[in-house]
Amino acid sequence: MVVWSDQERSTISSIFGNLDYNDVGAKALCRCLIVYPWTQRYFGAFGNLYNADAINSNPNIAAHGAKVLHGLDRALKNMDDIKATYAELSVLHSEKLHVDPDNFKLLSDCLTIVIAARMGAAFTPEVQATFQKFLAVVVSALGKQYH
Ligand code: HNI
Repeated sequence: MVVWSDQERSTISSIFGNLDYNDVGAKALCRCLIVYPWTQRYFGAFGNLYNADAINSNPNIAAHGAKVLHGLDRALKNMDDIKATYAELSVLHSEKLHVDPDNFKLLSDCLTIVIAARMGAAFTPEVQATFQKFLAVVVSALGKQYH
């Protein structure tokens, strides 16, 4: 089981407590689709992804980005059992959506970059370390069904 210190718990809560889910979710997903264009293949039904401008202004992508961030909320509220919390979501991504699990890491890296840019100097190495730990646990839980 993953052990969280009080400091780590409060760092994670404060990152999410100060987050604009719609904005950050949209920016992280757009960045992922632009930087790693092969991730676009799962979003064929989402409309125009022709270029960066199209992706950045696609309302379906923005809405989905917010949905993904709200998905992270579940991990935040169940930090001591992220694996079980994501069991169903892991099955969905592997068996129904067939998302390559490497992509979880790519999206979480994009999320880190968006949050770092927003937090500026407050995104210290310690904050980054805690946030990376949180995302690593999320990525591992989402990948569980693939193991
Ligand atoms: Ni993901 C649906 C959470 C990574 C492609 N995804 C969801 C839903 C949540 C979610 C929540 C909605 C489920 C439902 O409707 O019951 N996804 C997450 C989280 C991560 C993640 C927390 C990682 C941090 N998803 C990814 C990645 C891809 C991805 C990396 C592809 C590159 N997800 C999808 C697709 C859907 C989806 C595709 C279905 C969208 C739809 O509405 O058709």
